[in-house]
Formats: sequence, structure tokens, C-alpha cells
Amino acid sequence: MTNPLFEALFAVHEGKSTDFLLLADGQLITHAAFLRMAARFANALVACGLKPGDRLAIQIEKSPEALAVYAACVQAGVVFLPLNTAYTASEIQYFVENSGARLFLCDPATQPALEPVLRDTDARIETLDGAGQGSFADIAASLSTTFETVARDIDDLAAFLYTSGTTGRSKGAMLTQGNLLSNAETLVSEWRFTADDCLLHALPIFHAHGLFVAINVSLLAGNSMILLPKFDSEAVIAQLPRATSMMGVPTFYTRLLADARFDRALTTHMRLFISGSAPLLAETHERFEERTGHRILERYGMTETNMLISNPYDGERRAGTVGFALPGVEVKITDAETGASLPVGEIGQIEVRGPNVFIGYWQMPEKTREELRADGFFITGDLGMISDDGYVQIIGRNKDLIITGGYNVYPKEVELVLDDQPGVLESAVVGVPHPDFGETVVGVLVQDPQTSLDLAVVQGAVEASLAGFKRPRKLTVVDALPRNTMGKVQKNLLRDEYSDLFT
Ligand code: MLC
Ligand code: AMP
Repeated sequence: MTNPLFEALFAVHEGKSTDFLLLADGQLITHAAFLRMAARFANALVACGLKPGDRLAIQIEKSPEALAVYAACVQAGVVFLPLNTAYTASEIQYFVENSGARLFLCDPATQPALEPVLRDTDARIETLDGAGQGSFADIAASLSTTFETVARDIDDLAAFLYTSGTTGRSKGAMLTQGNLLSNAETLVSEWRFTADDCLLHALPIFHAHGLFVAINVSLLAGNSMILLPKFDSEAVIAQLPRATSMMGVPTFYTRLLADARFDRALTTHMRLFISGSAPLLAETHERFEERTGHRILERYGMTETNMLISNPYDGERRAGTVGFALPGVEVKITDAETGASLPVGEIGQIEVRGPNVFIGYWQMPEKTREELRADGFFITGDLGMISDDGYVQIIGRNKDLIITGGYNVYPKEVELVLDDQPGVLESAVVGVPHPDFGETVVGVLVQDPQTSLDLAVVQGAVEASLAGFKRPRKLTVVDALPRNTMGKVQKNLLRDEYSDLFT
């Protein structure tokens, strides 16, 4: 029986009492103990009626148990669908319904709010909290700590990650075992991870960055991780002396730079700092080097493609660029109209092909066809150019997307909620510069002259339906939206107008 992802990431550690997870409270979980917990959870998945290929959706706090559910899914051939802990009940309802998840794991504290909205879905609900307690843990408690690994093919699905879209509807990106494994193998080798490393892990584990980059790389290399529940400068500074490497979004690094204790002495033993998920300002890159002596290694990735481009480990890590296509990954710059490849130095859309690229959006063949070409190239929606010496620079986006603190917000999704509110005739949502989050969300409303508009009511509706990071930090009312001669809203003018709201 084979299950390539389970064998490479997990089975190789069976019975090994090597350090795997170091928790902030001093607790240590070895690889062997982790695998016993995972096997117990795999038995619990079967006890809950899950079969290979079924989906499990999960919205729980970051914890060793949450990671063990991921491992259990891989071992049992169940498709893992992690969800942002910030999502509201109505957002969760969509993901569970759309994915057809058979099991939904949530925190006992959120169960009362979620149960009613999931009543009409196929999902059974069980609970698991950040301390490993809940009905799912109760089911697992009496079950065996061994599990016969389910056979899976390299092309079988391993995970669904939902990514928002320009139409406002989230799409489930289908990732295979091969997508995840090939990328982890490449990154371990490119970034020189070994069993001697200790990764400081402060990212959320429901996105590609914290899960497939940080966790899969660590499992494949066999290194340990300091697992922090979330990013907190205080905790990171306290734990850094134990670490050799760290992965983060740019906000992590700007927050650390804002703390005078984060200096050369604290970081001198570190091997590597990696940044991604959002643009790292060249200025941050330079300030980081001045302060610590380290040059951050910036890389570029997406939910649909995992990591595709990275600055080199050896050689120049060039500020303001994301480096070179990873080995085995093809990257080209194309004309958005014709799809033809463009020469070096010209700006166009970034397209990517390789074993890392997903196989399509769940039950959305048209969306898949729009973005994933028949020849295997995926149109990222980002705009970039390649320099004479091969460095890729991301210039902008061909998609209406805001990235705030590493989280993606599609304006359309927010506009749909705003447009629905009494007194709102229409709305436009734009991203503007923010010192902490890089960009943040601003909502511009046009009032319906027939009705009164109460911003507190609009705010309340936004809070009920959208996760915190998607909510506009500023709502403003204008007489009319700027439009071009074709009638299209000129968001660039709005971005310019509100560009210094937060800076
Ligand atoms: C939290 N809040 C945010 C936010 N995160 N607002 C805007 N943008 C964000 N990213 C809001 C909350 O709703 C709350 O609002 C307030 O800020 C405080 O919440 P918090 O949870 O205490 O925030 P904090 O811990 O400070 O979180 C900030 C952060 C976190 C930057 C540490 O967002 C984070 O860990 N981001 C990483 C995202 C990530 O991993 N992305 C990878 C995607 S994968 P209120 O109103 O309630 O006060 C990908 C592919 C690739 O992109 O290439 O990697
Ligand atoms: P997601 O859909 O959450 O996977 O986000 C992917 C998007 O994040 C990409 O399409 C880029 O727009 C952005 N992104 C990721 N890494 C970088 C980076 N290093 N620089 C600029 N943008 C990035």
C-alpha cells in the first residue's frame, strides 16, 4: 500500500523520539507522540463515517491537535479543508455547503452559532478546542494509536483551500498529494532545511504559507518547530534564541523592526528569515539588514500554485524582487490580451506551470478554464517582469485584490454586502496603504436618495457577515463614484484620493 505524501512527511518519523513541536509553555511533542495522536484521530475519522476522498472542514485554534487532524486526513485519505478562524457563521456555511464536507470540526465555543447554519448541509459536527478537548477528542480517546494507512495515488486529492474570487464567490482550489509533495521537496532543498533546524512558527495554519510551506517543509526535513498560537512580537522575541529559521508575512517583520529589542545580538545565531504572501517593501528589506545583518529571503506563492518563485539561498537576495522560478517550475510573462510571451524587461501577466500547480477549482469548470490553460499554464493574475539577469519583480495585480497583513480580500465580496444595506445605492471597495498591514480596506458608499443611510447599521451588517480582516477600516459616503467613459468605476482615482488615510 502506498500513500506518497503520508510516507514522505509522516511515516518516516514513526517510532522516532526526535523533537517535533516545542510549545511556548515548555511542552515538547516528539515525532513519535505526534504520529500516535494522528493515528488515533485517523481512527476517529473512520468512526465518524468518513471514507477516502471525503472532505473534512475544520475551523479550530492552532494547536498540535489541529496539525494532527491534518496528518490524520492524509493517513486516512480524507481531503483536508482548513478554514480561517476569523470566518463568520455565514462564511463557514458557504464553505461547508460548497465543498460537501462530511465532517466539520469546530471549537466547542463556536458550535452553538454554527450548528443552525450547517443544519441543511451533509456535515456531521464534532468539536476540538485549542487544548485538545472536545467531542472529537472524546471519540478518539479510546481508539488505537495505530492506523492502517489508506493507499493514495500521487494524483489523488489531499486538500481543498478556498480562495476568494473577483466575482465575490470563493473557489475551492483542489491540491493533490503530488502538488504538496513536489513543492515541499523543492523548498527543503532550495532553502537548505535539515533536521538540525528549528523553525519559529507564528503563522496561521489554515493557509498555504503556514501549512504547506512551513509545516510540510519541516516534516520533510525532520526539523523541530516552535509552535506559537499566533504572531505576537513579545512571544517571538522570547522564543527567537531557540530558533534557527522563521517564515512570515511582511507585517511580522515590520512589527519586529518596531521593537528595539529585535537586534543583531538577538538574531545572530539565526540561519534564515523568509518572507512572502504580500510584497515586502525594499525599505523593510534594507532596514532589516541594517538592524540584524540578515537579508530576508523573499519568495512568491499562491494558494493555487504553492511556491513558484524564490530568491536564492546562496547568491543575491535582491530587495524588491521575488527571485527566480523554482527548479521544475516554468514561469513566463505574457500579454494579457493575446497570451503571447513577452521579452525580458516587459511587464505582463505572470503565468506558471509545474507539478506544484493545482488541478482546478472544485465544481467550477468554467472558472478553471478561465485561469488554468489547456497546456497547463496557470494565469496568476499578478503582473510582473523579468530582469536581464532573471530576477522576477512583481509590479502589480491584474485582479481586483487587496492584501492586508497577508490575507486576501476581494473587493467584490465586500461590495456585495455593502450594496445590500438600506440606504446604499452602490459601493466601491479599494485597498489603501497601511503602515502595519501593508494595505487596508476602505469602503466608498453612494447614498440612495430615497432612503436614509445609517453607517452604524451598515457596520453591523458587515460585522455579521464578513471576517474581521475583510471589514472596511473606513466607510465614507460620496455623491457619486468616479467612472470612465465606459461607465467602469475608476478605482485608481479612489485609491489615490484615500491613499493617505492611514499613513
Ligand atoms: C487581524 N486583523 C486584521 C488582520 N489580522 N486586519 C487586517 N488585516 C489582517 N491581516 C484584525 C482583526 O479582525 C481584529 O480587528 C484586529 O485586527 C486584531 O486581531 P488579531 O487577531 O489580534 O490581529 P493580529 O494578531 O495582530 O494579526 C495580524 C497578523 C495576522 C498580521 C499577525 O493577520 C497574520 O498572522 N497574518 C498572516 C496571514 C497569512 O498567513 N497569509 C498567508 C496566506 S497564503 P478588530 O476590529 O476585531 O479589532 C498565501 C500564499 C503565499 O498568500 O504566497 O504565502
Ligand atoms: P493567496 O490567494 O492567498 O494564495 O495569495 C496569493 C497572492 O499573494 C499572489 O497572487 C500575490 O498577489 C500575493 N503574493 C504572494 N507572495 C508575494 C510576494 N512575495 N510579493 C508580492 N505579492 C505576493
